[in-house]
Amino acid sequence: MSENKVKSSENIAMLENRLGISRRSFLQLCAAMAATMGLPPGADAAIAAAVASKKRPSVIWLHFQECTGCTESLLRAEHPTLEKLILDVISLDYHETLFAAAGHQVEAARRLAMKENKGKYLLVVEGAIPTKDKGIYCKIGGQTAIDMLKECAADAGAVVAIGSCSSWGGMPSTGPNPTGSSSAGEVLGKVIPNIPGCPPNPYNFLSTVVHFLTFGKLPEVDHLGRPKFAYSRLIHENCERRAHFDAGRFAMEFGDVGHRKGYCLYKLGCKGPETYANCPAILFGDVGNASWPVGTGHPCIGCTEKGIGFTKPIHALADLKNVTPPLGFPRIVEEQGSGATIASVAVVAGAAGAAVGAAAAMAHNLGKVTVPPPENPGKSEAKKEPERAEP
Ligand code: FSX
Ligand code: SF4
Ligand code: F3S
Repeated sequence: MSENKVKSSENIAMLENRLGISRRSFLQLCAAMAATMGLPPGADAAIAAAVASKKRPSVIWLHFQECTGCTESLLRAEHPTLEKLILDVISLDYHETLFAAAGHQVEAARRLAMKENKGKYLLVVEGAIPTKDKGIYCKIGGQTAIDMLKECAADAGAVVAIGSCSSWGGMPSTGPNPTGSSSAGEVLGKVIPNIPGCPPNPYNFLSTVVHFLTFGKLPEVDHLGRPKFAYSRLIHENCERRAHFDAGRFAMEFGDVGHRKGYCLYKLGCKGPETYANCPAILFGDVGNASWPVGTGHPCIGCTEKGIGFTKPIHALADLKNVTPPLGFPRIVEEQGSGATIASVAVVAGAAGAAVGAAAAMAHNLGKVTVPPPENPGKSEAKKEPERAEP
């Protein structure tokens, strides 16, 4: 075993004691983070070595206009190691919610941490920044949010916006936006890494920080500053209800037969088809299967997506972004599970802007999805659902 591997192994043993978690759980978590970020084989070992080495980057965490849900979701994660790991991986030198100190004392701690870690600290911004009337609607320690953000960003090694509020304005920026809420990137005048979501998934934040710690840089981002590993796919692409969408089986009302059977929530306003995030893939809260909005029976409201979440009405239909064949679907009045007429599918596919070939592909798919309901084998689902209404 090389010297480095021995050192890393010793560090992991120390980390086991520090966090009270098994070596196996820790290595599993590192492997999960590597997989979440789509890193190549071997990256999990590099992550484990970096996290266990205890080179903790100083983190200054700012709070502006928000509900503190980002911090809450991070620290209330069910996974026993997550909170401990975050607080172990970073040196949290300023955080208004978690600090016991207050007033001048805590502002002095922030300035000291910034001075001692000049050019190296990670600045995390939670919450939107009110820009109207010279920013007077949010002041901390006598400073406006605008001034505080600019001061802290000036000497930071990297700046990350956590949550939709700091990423694109989020809930506080909803019309008529009386305080002129803006994103951290807008105030700083540049694209910065954003981890949107209201709240964002704690694993996406942890993975981003661990990437910074392991490789000395933040992960690759898209044109909106979102890490590609987490925001490059539409929710609709990985949704467990997608087969129902493709087959034209929709819940029409909360609590109806379709809703109870787990059918697609598109007709209830699900914004999965126009929202980029990895929610269906990594879930929330570590409480098992289906622990994400759509999994629990609520349509996605598009909380990660500017112009969708808190902007588009909850029950408005999502725009279908893909024009690939599965996006053609039969009218809801067709008999479910017994196939759709080519014409009916073609009409809807045409309206959705899908290719003409969608009709044939959809009809083909429908032939594969007829499953007799277990409680009443032998009967078609269509006969059991007279309450389905014309859309
Ligand atoms: Fe709240 Fe964070 Fe939403 Fe905003 O999350 S969960 S309002 S994104 O800044 O605290
Ligand atoms: Fe899932 Fe929503 Fe797409 Fe339906 S519309 S498949 S519920 S993401
Ligand atoms: Fe938000 Fe939709 Fe995911 S509401 S948490 S982007 S499923």
